Amino acid sequence: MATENKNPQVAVVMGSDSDMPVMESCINQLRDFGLTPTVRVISAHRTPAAADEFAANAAKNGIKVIIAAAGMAAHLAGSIAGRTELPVIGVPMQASTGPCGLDALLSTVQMPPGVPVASMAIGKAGAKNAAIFATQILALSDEAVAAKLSDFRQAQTQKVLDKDAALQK
Ligand code: RP5
Repeated sequence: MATENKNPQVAVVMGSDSDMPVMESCINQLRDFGLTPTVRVISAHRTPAAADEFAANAAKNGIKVIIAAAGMAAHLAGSIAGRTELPVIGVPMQASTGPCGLDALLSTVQMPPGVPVASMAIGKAGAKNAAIFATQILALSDEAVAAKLSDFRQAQTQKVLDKDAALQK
């Protein structure tokens, strides 16, 4: 699946459309920041040529950060990171079979020295944090994105303060 996007700065790729229900929280979070990610289903194992083509051309297509989600033997983020100098953020998925996503976490995080992947937590928390982390990278060179990020952080803090205040009444 690919979405139309004239100015993609973030690409969200996932190993299977079965990862989409979790990765929707990543895509929605990016959209909340005003970003319109390119979204692709690409598998390191089932569509290796597409994975290679995507990674090799991402920078010249204007992508600045890649978020890659996969479950089981989660090689997608690592294989992309080996083919591009762009920052790659990995999100381990809990597949319908397998040990609670721990297999994917280790496959994502245990990169050999020299080819890093910024691995997030397993599942929805990691998906959301991947979007925020990608936005933090873009915010370094984009004041409008930085302002949205600041608003988000302040609103998040305020929400907790309000809940605490309500408990004190
Ligand atoms: C991985 O294998 C995918 O990222 C998915 O999490 C897992 C299972 O894929 P499906 O069999 O659901 O397509 O490649």
